[in-house]
Amino acid sequence: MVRVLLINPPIKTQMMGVLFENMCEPLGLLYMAAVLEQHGIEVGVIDGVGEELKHEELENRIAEFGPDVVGIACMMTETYSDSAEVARIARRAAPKAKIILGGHSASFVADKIIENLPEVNYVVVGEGEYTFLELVRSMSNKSSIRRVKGVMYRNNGRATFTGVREPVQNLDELPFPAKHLLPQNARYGYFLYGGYKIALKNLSGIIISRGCPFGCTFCTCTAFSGRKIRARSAENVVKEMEYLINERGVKQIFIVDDNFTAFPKHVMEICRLIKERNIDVSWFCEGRVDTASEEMYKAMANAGCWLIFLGLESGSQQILDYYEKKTTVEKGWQAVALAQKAGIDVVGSFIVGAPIETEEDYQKTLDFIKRADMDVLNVSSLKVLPGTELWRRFEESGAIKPSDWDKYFEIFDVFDGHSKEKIRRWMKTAENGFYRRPGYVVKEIGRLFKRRRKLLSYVLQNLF
Ligand code: B12
Ligand code: SF4
Repeated sequence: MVRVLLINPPIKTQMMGVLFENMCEPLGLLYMAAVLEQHGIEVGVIDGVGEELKHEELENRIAEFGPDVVGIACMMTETYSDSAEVARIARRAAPKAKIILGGHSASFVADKIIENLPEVNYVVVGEGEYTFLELVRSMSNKSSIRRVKGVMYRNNGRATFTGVREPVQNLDELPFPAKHLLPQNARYGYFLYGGYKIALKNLSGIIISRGCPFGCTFCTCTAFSGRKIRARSAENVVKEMEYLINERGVKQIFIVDDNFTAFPKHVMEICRLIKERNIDVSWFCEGRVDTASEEMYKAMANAGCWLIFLGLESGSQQILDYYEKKTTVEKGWQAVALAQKAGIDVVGSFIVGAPIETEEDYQKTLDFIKRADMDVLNVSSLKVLPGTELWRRFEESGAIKPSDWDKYFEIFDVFDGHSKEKIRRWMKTAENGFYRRPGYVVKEIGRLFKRRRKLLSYVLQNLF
């Protein structure tokens, strides 16, 4: 019988402008674990982030488990080196195990990983549930892995791909993520709110849909999950919420979808079912601005939504067009105002450093930030990641070399027009202007008291 161990690597990499740390469970790994369990395969999960593991402890845990197969998440290019380090640790702790990497970051550089990281046997490209299952089965019954679609492997020292696997079409057919496999001490719900690190107790993540049709130039989601949005049925979503609340004591849900608000009718159907079944839950989500409406936001607030992360990106239309956001500054304004009106707090997320961005464009972003009534601000610098259109353009221009496959770049690393100092100044000025504006703290405390006593009590219990 094959023993499989799935690992979310501890993150040692220092990152700038990160809003979250151990925010929620590693859903991708837990979906794969659930599918393995469903098929009678023995599986364990280690979450190096949620369990805040040190490398030495991780090595001992792997050795203790004695896996035949180790699956390692490699989700973010920014943390690629953390995944590579865990592959080396796993090789020491379980010398005979097959080591498999998968996730967003690994999928875009699968051939390079096979060529450069001898510890890794296979890389799963794209969604992992069925590819990983078939791979484990083929190892178990010693059949050829060449028939398993979606795998990069080593063939006479060369990276060879078994061919593209279509993403899972009917998400309702998947079991719920196997959260029961996480140890009791795994902790989630940490993020920065108004500059303070807070933790929301009993938080759990869920994903309702996959795929994104928009293809923004800095993002890998469309290339990874496809243009078509595949959504779970409202019934299936609400069933998972009931399971989390009744069986696992969950009180806060983070809907991690890229595009939860893409289909307002679907969102409203989920909200209707939450109300109809008297599900007592607070939740928050991410959303694009272009589908914002009073009706949808009110339905969301009524069903327990208290916070939305809006990808506003810039106050300049020129810059939105450069990112191919396919939306307008005006729609951003409206979305912030409509969410606030409905009683939903807003985290506005901005990116500075588009190559065409001038001081004038930046000023428009500052104006937006000063005038829009947001609760939390997150300003990041533009990063160039493998798998994005921006990466392709910089590679074409020669600024990025093939040997850079394991890196990501801050815009100033690959583009002379912006200095590091300027980008840092742009980020800092925007954040200082926002958080230090007169009345901000008083207004936010007033809002917390008025709208969210329940949330405030969580926050006070968990502040540290
Ligand atoms: C939730 C989320 C987070 C959570 C992390 C939760 C967690 N514990 O995993 C939080 C909020 C903390 C987070 C933070 C960041 N994130 Co994030 N995040 C996401 C998000 C929105 C959803 C991930 C998810 O759960 N998907 C649902 C599951 C079912 O899919 P999945 O994770 O992709 O897993 C499937 C496959 O990838 C694969 N797979 C995954 N792991 C493995 C492992 C093996 C062995 C195998 C075989 C297969 C496999 O199979 C799974 C099942 O199909 C994605 C976008 C997205 N749509 O995926 C961005 C995303 C992964 N994040 C991204 C980034 C950049 C970040 C940050 C670095 C941003 C920042 N600078 O602040 C930070 C990192 C902070 C930190 N300290 O780590 C990028 C990564 C891009 C890249 N190529 O590098 C993404 C793709 C978003 C984007 N728009 O570009 N993030
Ligand atoms: S930034 Fe959002 S809308 Fe744009 S491609 Fe990524 S997930 Fe889609």
